[in-house]
Amino acid sequence: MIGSLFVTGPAGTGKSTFCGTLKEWLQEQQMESATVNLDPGADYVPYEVDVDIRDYISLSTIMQDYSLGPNGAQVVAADLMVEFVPQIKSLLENFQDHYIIFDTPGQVELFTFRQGSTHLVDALTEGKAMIAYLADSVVASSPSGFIAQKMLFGSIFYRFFKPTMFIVNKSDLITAEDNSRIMEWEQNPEKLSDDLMQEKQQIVKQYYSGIIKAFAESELISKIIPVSSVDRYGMEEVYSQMSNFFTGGEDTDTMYREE
Ligand SMILES: Nc1nc2c(ncn2[C@@H]2O[C@H](COP(=O)(O)OP(=O)(O)OP(=O)(O)O)[C@@H](O)[C@H]2O)c(=O)[nH]1
Ligand SMILES: [Mg+2]
Repeated sequence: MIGSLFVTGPAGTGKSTFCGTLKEWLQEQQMESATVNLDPGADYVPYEVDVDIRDYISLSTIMQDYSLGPNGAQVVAADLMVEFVPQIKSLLENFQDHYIIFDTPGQVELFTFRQGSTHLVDALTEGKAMIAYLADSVVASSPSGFIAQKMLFGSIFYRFFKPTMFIVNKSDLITAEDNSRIMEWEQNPEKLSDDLMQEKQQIVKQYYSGIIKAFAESELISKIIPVSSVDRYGMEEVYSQMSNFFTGGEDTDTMYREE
């Protein structure tokens, strides 16, 4: 593999559609990629799946075997995934000169906050991994919605400590002005703070100003990548980030860890 991209984000933000669109876009540029579905609960996946966790894990079987409802079964399924790393790795050996795109479960916490998730990423990728965090453009177009999504982005970044793209998907659903404002908020905390005061009353200011300051002080400032997985907008920028990282000689471990 050239490198692996794990696509995560809140339910319904377009993760699976994004995986399919990126795969098609790469194909058109004569680049090879393979898709891995890591969502055992997916009824329908909108792309051709090359490696599928559903071949190993069945939610309905887990529900029966463990007497669980659908949410409990999802948690067990997320924990069980680690057991199938050898099988998945062996299938991925067929995709040597490929980018590997991992689609993750709809409930972001199943991929991000289970005990085995960091091990899963490391074991499947040998250090060449990036994360694509997908936020919803409609939610991100209000200052408070933007801050909430940014906190989740930060939480995912600190959990994996891998290069993490902040992608605002469904940008076709908001105006060009809203798209520009979102990009400006990321770079300019004062503008974000001013716009927030227009949205929220002064009384809540203290709750937000500390958070905005923390984003700046922790240097958790990234470049927002607006994308439309339906209009195929933004794929070039996503690829450019992947290519810089995967073929630019940097390794995730040497990038963020000292040992
Ligand atoms: N307008 C618009 N709709 C989109 C875009 N990307 C995805 N969608 C739609 O959003 C809905 C959810 O898309 P999915 O790709 O299933 O989202 P997901 O994040 O994989 O969903 P879960 O895995 O169930 O959490 C579908 O109706 C998609 O067609 C986009 O860029 N623009
Ligand atoms: Mg999905």
